[in-house]
Amino acid sequence: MFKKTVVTAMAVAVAFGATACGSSDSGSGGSGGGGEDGSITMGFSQVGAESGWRTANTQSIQDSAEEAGIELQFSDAQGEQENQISAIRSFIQQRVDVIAFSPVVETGWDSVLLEAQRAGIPVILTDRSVDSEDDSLYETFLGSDFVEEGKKAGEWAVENWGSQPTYVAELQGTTGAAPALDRQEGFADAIEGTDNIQVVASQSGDFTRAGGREVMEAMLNSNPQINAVYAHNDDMALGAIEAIEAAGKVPGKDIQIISVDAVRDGMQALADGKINFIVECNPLLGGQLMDLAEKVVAGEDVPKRVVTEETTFTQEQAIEALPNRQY
Ligand code: GZL
Repeated sequence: MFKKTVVTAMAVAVAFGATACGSSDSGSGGSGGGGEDGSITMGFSQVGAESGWRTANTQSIQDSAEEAGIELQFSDAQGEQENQISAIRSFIQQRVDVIAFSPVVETGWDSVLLEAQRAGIPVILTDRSVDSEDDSLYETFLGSDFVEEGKKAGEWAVENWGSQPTYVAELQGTTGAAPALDRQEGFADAIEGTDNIQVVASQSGDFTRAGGREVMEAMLNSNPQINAVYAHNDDMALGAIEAIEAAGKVPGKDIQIISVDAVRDGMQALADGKINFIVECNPLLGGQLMDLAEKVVAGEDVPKRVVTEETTFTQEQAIEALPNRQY
């Protein structure tokens, strides 16, 4: 399956290459590049389609590219770093004007980013970042502060769980992914020193609903004292709800839940009282990404780091916010 996926991803990227408009022969990306007619071609490598957040993020990128008149060559890596690396190499071969991607994991990018740099093609990181010594390998990183998101979750836990013995099951995101590492760090820092709160189990559910359900089932079987869940995203929290209900317990009451993202299904569960608190992680990055791409291709300076605006929601706030949610 893996080999087939890699070929598929490359085929998709190469197929797009055949139809890419004007700019493929420019080759001067990053310093007033772009097609002779001013057109811009962006190669975008997306993590996959693992969650409601990712679906909303993909939609935002595709809609914003269309609005901006930017030719988008979009590749879905199906959660595999190798597929992202292959897609980036394919974008380089096609001489796109700019490459953007959300790195599925933090490490292992320097070599392919060096190839893009040597080809004179600027790279924009969006959503997730890379753990690299050399920040000249990308122009800017647009996305949330995941440590801050974990901290917000931990602060709510201290305020609401700190006065009674609380045994937390932590559902981690994809192993090695920036949001998983940072949300775990932020939460741990915030609860440090609150003796009543202990993380008694912590395992990856890979940001998926099925993963959240499977891990929660196993945790409940081996840790019957669990009375709280910290899920790194709504999809895993929704899977955990299914496992908690199957175990004959009431989510939001017998076992309280904190989650991250604030996608529609998560907000509905929050409004219904099955989740207790959600930290928002905004997926609507498309507009900012296209603005940054236009500036980068024109050779203009851009900030090295652009942090997205986001908030938090209680059950009451979810009931109010739901009718106007875009995703
Ligand atoms: C966060 C993003 C994470 C979401 C998950 O910016 O990378 O990946 O929190 C998604 O829902 O799968």
